[in-house]
Amino acid sequence: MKIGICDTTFARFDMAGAALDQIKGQIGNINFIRCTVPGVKDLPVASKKLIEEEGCELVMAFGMPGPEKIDKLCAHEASTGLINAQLMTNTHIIEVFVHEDEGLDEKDLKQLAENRAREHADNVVKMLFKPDKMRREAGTGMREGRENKGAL
Ligand code: RDL
Ligand code: RDL
Ligand code: RDL
Repeated sequence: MKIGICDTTFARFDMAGAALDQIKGQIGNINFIRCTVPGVKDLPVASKKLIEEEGCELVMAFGMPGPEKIDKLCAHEASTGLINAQLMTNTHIIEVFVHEDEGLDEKDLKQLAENRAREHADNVVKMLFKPDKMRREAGTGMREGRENKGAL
């Protein structure tokens, strides 16, 4: 099993490192192939190459959109690209984005980025190895990085 890990130099926290630690703590015997690019708009093709050229069965794409209007536009474009890459390759690319203005302050942003990375890593473990566990969480208001919202 090969998992692709793609991240950016723009991000202000090493989310990929946190996710790798989280996955390695649960599952052995996985090969990780890493690729780092400048920013979120570079993630789609880098992820597609990890799938098509490196044979990854799933990719996690980590990014941190900045707080400006242009950054939000950039993030939306990157998301659209990541969805296209998934459809072109029939392979999941788990988008792990933390918007810089989601943090109340720098300390909170750092904690949010770490928590979101780890919780999406847990999602990946469930998607690949424990689909029944994922199914049991259907409709339960799960969130990544902050408190779960809960079921109605
Ligand atoms: O292809 C080179 C860059 O265009 C690409 O790396 C962009 O994703 C870089 N970038 C912006 O140009 C921008 O205006 C980023 C952001 N905002 C951003 O908020 N977060 C990024 N990149 O990761
Ligand atoms: O690929 C992993 C996630 O990026 C993906 O599951 C997203 O759909 C998760 N997500 C958001 O990132 C978000 O900002 C969701 C919402 N908002 C939302 O409002 N509803 C969702 N997912 O089902
Ligand atoms: O319910 C509050 C939050 O879920 C909502 O504000 C989300 O839009 C926050 N969010 C992002 O902005 C994002 O880029 C989330 C994700 N990604 C995500 O992957 N998982 C989340 N929220 O739970």
